[in-house]
Amino acid sequence: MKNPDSNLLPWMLLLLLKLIPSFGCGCARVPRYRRLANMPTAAVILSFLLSARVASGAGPVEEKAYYREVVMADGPVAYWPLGDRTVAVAANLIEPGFVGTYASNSGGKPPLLNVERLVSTAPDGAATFVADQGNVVRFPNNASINVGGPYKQKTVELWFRANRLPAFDKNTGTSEKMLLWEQGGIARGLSLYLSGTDAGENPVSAEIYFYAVDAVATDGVGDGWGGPSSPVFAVAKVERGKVYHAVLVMDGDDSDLNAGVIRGYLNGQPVQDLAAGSGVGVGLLYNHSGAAGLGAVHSSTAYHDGNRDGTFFADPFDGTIDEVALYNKARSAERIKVHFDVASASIAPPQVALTNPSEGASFPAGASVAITATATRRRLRQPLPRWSSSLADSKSVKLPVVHSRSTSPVF
Ligand SMILES: [Ca+2]
Ligand SMILES: [Ca+2]
Repeated sequence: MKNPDSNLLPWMLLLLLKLIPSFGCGCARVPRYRRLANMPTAAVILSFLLSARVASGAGPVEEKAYYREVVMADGPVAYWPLGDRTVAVAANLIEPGFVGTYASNSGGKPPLLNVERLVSTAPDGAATFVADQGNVVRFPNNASINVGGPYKQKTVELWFRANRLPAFDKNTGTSEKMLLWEQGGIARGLSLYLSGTDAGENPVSAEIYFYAVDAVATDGVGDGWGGPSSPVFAVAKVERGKVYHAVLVMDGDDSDLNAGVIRGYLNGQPVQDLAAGSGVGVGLLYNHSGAAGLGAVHSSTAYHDGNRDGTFFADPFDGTIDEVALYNKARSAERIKVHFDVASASIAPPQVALTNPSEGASFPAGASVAITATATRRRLRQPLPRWSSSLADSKSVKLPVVHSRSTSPVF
């Protein structure tokens, strides 16, 4: 990860840009600097070079790594930021060899990459999936997520904004689906998907399901739960065009199925009342081959009201997905809230102060002047648990500047 402190340099350069005119006009932030012979020429050259440095270097200060920091701190087993710029693979920050493959149904264009991010404090873009093109990211079976079990706890976290929503078909009495994430097949796995509730061509609302199942009763202790006759899920309402932070938490119990639960979170808040019962009854999740898919079914998956078997582009999502992270722990409500809050936290720019030369100092033309500035990272404007204190640090950097009548400044 990029050291955020390295991002302070552009701010110092910008500070210097503001100070340089002072050499010539004797005003602004260092009012007692005096006009000196040939200094305006040097100042112009210096300003030009500083401008060039800022424009061609890091650019504006990139203080947008906070979301990624909090996700990484919670120990994901896979993290696909979807900031990829080519459709070769979806890069994984945790296990570099476990990548996704961007794909589309026959003849369709691939997902749109590097689109505007859904998480303002994440450092890269997102991917837009077009349902008519059968866009999907496919993942192979992997011990970290689905064939290294049994798993007692799981968390699936992602961001999405739907451009279209699935409908409810009044003729058949069935709910269309749009899939966000699935791993496993029809008997065992996790699924996070949209389900139609409104009839018509372009519904404005639908439901999101947080679903898990291990319906095979021959695996061992803690198996045989969920399934079509007694599905276990959390559910909430979502609207077209809105950005959501969706988190599925499976918190199983291998000794008492009634103590194990599925939890769903939208935008940092739990979506269901567990007392209502629909999320209760989770044991262990045994190995669930059948691969994983983001944005459409990969091979097969299970829903609360049925399943998709042997399909590869079924139930495609239509919209943008960003920052997909998987954990083999049940992340807490507190941490999920932190993830949501930090995603849109307002971050103040670093505070930069010139410490040398002192105010009022003057130099003859041709002199070498060592400039020292101290930059302090400011805290998030809205302090967050665990992270507010670690964001305050400072660093001193010397910026030697040499200028004279006949030579260009040297940095
Ligand atoms: Ca991203
Ligand atoms: Ca699957």
